[in-house]
Amino acid sequence: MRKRLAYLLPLLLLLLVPDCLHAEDGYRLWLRYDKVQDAARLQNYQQAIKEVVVEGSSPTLALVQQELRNGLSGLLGQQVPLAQRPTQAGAVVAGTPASSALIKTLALDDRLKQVGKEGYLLLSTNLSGKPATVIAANTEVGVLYGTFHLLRLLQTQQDIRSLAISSAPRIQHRMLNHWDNLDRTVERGYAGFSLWDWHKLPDYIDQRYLDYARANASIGINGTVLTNVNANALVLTKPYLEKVKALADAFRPYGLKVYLTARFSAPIELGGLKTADPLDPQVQAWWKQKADEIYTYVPDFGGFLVKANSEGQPGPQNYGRNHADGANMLADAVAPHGGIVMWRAFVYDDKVPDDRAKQAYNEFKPLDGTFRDNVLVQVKNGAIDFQPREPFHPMFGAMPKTPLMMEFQITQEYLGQATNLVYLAPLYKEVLNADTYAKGKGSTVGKVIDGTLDSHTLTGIAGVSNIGTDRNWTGHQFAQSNWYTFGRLAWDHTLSSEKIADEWLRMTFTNNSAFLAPVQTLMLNSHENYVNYTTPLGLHHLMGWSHHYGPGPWIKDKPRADWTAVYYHQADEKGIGFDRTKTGSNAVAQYFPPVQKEFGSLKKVPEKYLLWFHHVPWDYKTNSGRILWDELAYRYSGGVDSVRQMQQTWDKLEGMVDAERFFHVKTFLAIQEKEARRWRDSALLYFQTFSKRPLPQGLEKPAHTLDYYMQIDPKFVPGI
Ligand code: BDP
Repeated sequence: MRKRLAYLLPLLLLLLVPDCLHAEDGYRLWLRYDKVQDAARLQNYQQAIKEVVVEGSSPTLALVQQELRNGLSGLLGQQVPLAQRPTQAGAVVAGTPASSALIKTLALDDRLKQVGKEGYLLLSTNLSGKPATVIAANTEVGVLYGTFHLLRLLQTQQDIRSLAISSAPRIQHRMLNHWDNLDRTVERGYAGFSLWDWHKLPDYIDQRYLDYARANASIGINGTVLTNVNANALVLTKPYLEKVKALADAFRPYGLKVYLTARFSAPIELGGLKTADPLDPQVQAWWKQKADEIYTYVPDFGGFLVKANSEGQPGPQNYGRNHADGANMLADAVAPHGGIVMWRAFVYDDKVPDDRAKQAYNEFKPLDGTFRDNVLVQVKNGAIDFQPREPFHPMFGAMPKTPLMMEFQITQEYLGQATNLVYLAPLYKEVLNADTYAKGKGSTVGKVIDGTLDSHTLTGIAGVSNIGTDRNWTGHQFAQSNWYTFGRLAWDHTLSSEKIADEWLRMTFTNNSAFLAPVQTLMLNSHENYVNYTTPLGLHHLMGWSHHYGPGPWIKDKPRADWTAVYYHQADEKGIGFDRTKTGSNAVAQYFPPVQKEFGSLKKVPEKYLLWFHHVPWDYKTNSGRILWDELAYRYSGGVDSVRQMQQTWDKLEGMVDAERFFHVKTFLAIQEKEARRWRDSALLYFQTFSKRPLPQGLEKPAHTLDYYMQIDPKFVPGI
């Protein structure tokens, strides 16, 4: 007995420590459910919520019940009991008309029709004459999404007394893409190893799989591609399919479907065929049989994601066929089971002597209208490759007969990887709000991908995951916000960056406005800051060789020109920038005329894209009135200053959040400042060899020589 007490003592002590001093490692993400601090709000909530009623039983309804009970009990600081039916004013009643007789009595059919398969209603109403809060949906997963919404309202201290909310996702397939290898390394992953412990699967179901699925459900993510786009055919073999099944079974109650990447040459590697030609009947039969087999393990398998004829991956072009031939063959194999194919448009070929930015459009646009109904073409946000800033991809709007799916990168391959605080909502929003002019003004990228512009019902959006085995999931505490943001925008791309940051901060840290206001500003500026100290004014692809960490504007003479930096910045004694106008590669011609006119004109191009589209003389007058060289120097220097500003802001907040996460972020900001200086000094010293101009007066001088920076060669950078 005494022994047992001794065990309990530290636990009891922990309960007595004030909340903000608890060790907090970030594992709980935005789902912390600590007691509401504002006394008036707390009292309101305690009055409005007395018990939880979830009729019916199923794995998903059990999750709803558990989430409501745990979440509400935590937030209200008192046990919220379960009840069979409302026993008093203040029941939270959750269910579908099919699962719950109570919900059925509310006769919500008309309103439920509006929210579709995954949407939900949150209503303050009366049940059996007693005030109640209702979460109603057509499906159980819809109820789960509504549950997280209600909890979010409390977490962010909103009024819940007269709720009349209806919410439905604007995009159908909201997917994470894991670039996870079967050996558990993660390509471009900076948060440890892959969550999928293939070796112990299918027998051992790590609690983390469930926590992962729950976090995704809380933001409406409904699909996960488990494996790297640079695919290994092994995952399609029986032993691995058994493991995939175990994961799919674990994820199913959370509404999370499993997808796999398909290696195009699998019929040769696994099937012993001589070819993987998509028009070969034997190859088609092999894929059909493989798809049938997969569905015996995972009856609701989502389908395939494919990287083909890109960066050395096999594909239909190896056999003289085109992308549609390849995609359609796989689409036919999964169609009988309701599966889809996501065929990536990230293709470029070093044998094609054309601007890399033009190649995807050139290859895909002629194929518009030739894809099967269950194919989505997955297009990166920009035409090069997830650079810190890119103008939107010209394919958006250009293929009206084909559903195009957005591919964003959540993992910060080119954005400081795990150590830089960069909030990505402004980057995503810049792309989603961009106007393609495909059908006149207002034809935004958002409307292309949500299907409204061209009346597509099959729609999708993917984010390349930043999740790994690190305790805080994403490496940097603030990188959690990018996972969160992706999910929230996938559900509703009209949400603002401000709103998402505010929600995330309140849930992840605190509702204290003295913390919220400065940190929200810090987050909102962080992307522009990063662009400034790495690739200002439309520069791109200046990063370190292969691992892509840190600066490498001097990278040249590599196996492919379009893998170097000099290919993109084109700096010479006259100026800098890639001429993509008529006098250069004419990539601007791929945009619709109003966009072409804007980007193609040196006068009209937004300055943030200046050097993306134009080769500009060093003494060109920029908007600030400074010549280009000076402006570049100011931008790089300003970027460093802004990181120092971030540090100062953060330092003042000590004590407002738990010490563990406070110091974690503080230390990472110090790394960021150091890296920002290295970027600034490297880039300016290097470009100065062309501009041959002095740094403007008053700017901080580089600490070392160009040679010094060029020698820096970090080894074993993660994520390669
Ligand atoms: C690049 C990455 C590479 C990926 C490739 C892709 O550096 O690791 O395989 O994109 O998206 O950004 O296929």
